[in-house]
Amino acid sequence: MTDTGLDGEYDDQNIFAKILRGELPCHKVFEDDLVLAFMDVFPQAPGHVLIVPKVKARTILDFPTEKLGEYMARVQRIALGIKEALKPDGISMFQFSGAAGGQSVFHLHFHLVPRLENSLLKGHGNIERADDAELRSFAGAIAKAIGAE
Ligand code: DGP
Repeated sequence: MTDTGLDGEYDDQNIFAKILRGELPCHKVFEDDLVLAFMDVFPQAPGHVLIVPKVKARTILDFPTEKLGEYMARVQRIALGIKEALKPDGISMFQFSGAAGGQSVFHLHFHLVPRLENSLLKGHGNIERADDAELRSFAGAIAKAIGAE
């Protein structure tokens, strides 16, 4: 059983590990040697992207410190792509560590959620799966904006 605290062992069977290995599909936005970014299938708002490092880290606490700068540069690049492609009024960035911190998939990831003025965010842990055609369209538009298609 997955340990959901801050000190558990990395579990190779987590969903994002399977996506990173290509065993499960995703709507890819960007990939390089350090990260894979793809659409969240349970978006808190339309255009919600997850940026997942390829390093096997469970939370922000066990990610290699020397790689944080490069990782954040990717997060920023994707945020700029979201801004250009989707023209939101704002962007919310989240990272949840440990089940008590709100984490449900135990491979480190940052969330980027485009926000419109006065629009409400769906709750974290929303279980309304987005339409694949819509996710594909967002992924293509953001990838194009960051020059990654
Ligand atoms: P967190 O609770 O911070 O660990 O976020 C996990 C996110 O992953 C959550 O927003 C829903 C999303 N998610 C769960 N399963 C899948 C999946 O199979 N594919 C994709 N693309 N996203 C998923």
